[in-house]
Amino acid sequence: MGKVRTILTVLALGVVLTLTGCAQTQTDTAQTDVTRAVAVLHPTQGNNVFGTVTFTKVQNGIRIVADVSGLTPGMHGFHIHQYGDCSAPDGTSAGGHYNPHGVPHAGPDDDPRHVGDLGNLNANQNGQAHYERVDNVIAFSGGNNILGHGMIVHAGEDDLTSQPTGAAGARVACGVIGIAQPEGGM
Ligand SMILES: [Cu+2]
Repeated sequence: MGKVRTILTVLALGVVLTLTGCAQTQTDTAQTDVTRAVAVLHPTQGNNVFGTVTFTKVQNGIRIVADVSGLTPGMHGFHIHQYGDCSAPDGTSAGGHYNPHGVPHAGPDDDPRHVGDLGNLNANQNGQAHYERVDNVIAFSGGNNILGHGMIVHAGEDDLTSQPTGAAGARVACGVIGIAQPEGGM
């Protein structure tokens, strides 16, 4: 009986180890294969700001394209925040700026900057903003991985200087950056 139990235990352990090994391999593959990500923006309470942000791997970085509507005309801080959590009505659950290296807040072309420092959206008289930029800091893996983090649009302008947030005010839209189907895959 004791021998049978030992054999069963060894078999069970083998199954567990095999399953763990598979899961680990799949996770690693999925991470390195990501070429495109997306965040769908929903308004925070009392706002009507909607939009989509896509992140596509290109030769010299990641191309960010955002189209956002329902804004007041002018500049609006546009950042990746620490948490992919839009559950709070005012978006504060997304935490502060995504800043894995603990450096000061700055503009998207500055070095250093928060990984999440993407500058501003510029909305026209109809409240629509189009943003396009190839960024060399954000990534889909490693220490600057943006996947699973939050995407926030603010009520006011990011002055790119004030610490730690650019004094951009309340959060008017929130989204979560998720893995998207590769381009041409749909
Ligand atoms: Cu922000």
